[in-house]
Amino acid sequence: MNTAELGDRILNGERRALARAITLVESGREDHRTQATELLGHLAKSNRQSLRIGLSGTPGVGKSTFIESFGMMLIGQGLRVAVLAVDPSSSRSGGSILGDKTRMERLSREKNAFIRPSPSQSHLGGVARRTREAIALCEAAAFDVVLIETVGVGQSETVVSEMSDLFLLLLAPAGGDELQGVKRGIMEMADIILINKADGDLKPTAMRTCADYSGALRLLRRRPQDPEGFPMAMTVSAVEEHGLDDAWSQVQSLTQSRRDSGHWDANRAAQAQYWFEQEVRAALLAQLSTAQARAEMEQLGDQVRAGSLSPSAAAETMLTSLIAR
Ligand SMILES: Nc1nc2c(ncn2[C@@H]2O[C@H](COP(=O)(O)OP(=O)(O)O)[C@@H](O)[C@H]2O)c(=O)[nH]1
Ligand SMILES: [Mg+2]
Repeated sequence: MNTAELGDRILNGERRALARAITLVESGREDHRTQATELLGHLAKSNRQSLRIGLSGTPGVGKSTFIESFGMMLIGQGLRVAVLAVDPSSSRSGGSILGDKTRMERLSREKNAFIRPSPSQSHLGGVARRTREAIALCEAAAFDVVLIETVGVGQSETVVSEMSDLFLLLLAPAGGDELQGVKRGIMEMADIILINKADGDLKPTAMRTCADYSGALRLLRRRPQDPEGFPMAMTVSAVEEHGLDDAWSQVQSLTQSRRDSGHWDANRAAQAQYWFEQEVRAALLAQLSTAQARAEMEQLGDQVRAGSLSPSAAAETMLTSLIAR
């Protein structure tokens, strides 16, 4: 299939074509890369936008269960939902979604849903580009909502928040001490903190945890993109499907407010700029690690160590030679 045909099928919303295209952008082969770039260029003209929601939480907090319930609710409203996973540590299981796809059994059977586990054995830099391109493909395929799931392991949240319109942090009910366990940086990324498992015996603890986080969020610096009341904490039960409609209306209200204020477009523009710069950096670093560059570095390094060349002069020589290539 040529890229134009594949592109047309994606624009038609065909999930098999979408899956195939994601495989293409995940490929490390040079001819695949060329095709992927061509395809993305073809699709960029569609100008479709999904609501990109980043979702993070430690293993066991209920991400998969939440995505299933939340996703089913959205589908019930006539929306099309795509789920992508970013899991930089996934060489073990082949992705955080694949391992527990059983928890998304209903969603995976829906024709208006698309679930894609993260590829295994990928380093963070590559993950970012592939995920961004997968998001662009889902948007072209007319998905209304793209959920980007990540396991809470430090850097991956930043990556996901830099490609999302809004960011949800899922937490489990816990004693007050554990509030310290959530890194400040991650708290600052969250637009809505969802305390999951607010059901049964856990409900009172969930309410207390929610109050603790509401208090903690009020102490954070107010961000210019936040309307009154945001960021906020609320309780949900993914299993009993409580609070999901509430969470969705808060998401919609935040989205509307950001669209109205112009933050939405400004944010997307800033994200595009950010990824452009990241790509340039990544490409330069890649150039630095070719065999030829490493040999040259070593040779110049010898001269620097021997004192026959200053560090700055050697660096300049190296950079000139890199740029000349
Ligand atoms: N009581 C309760 N348990 C939940 C809820 N959501 C998830 N769980 C349970 O928590 C465990 C981990 O859920 P899972 O969705 O796999 O978490 P993930 O690792 O974050 O994807 C499972 O045993 C779920 O049944 C909830 O809302 N209430
Ligand atoms: Mg999971």
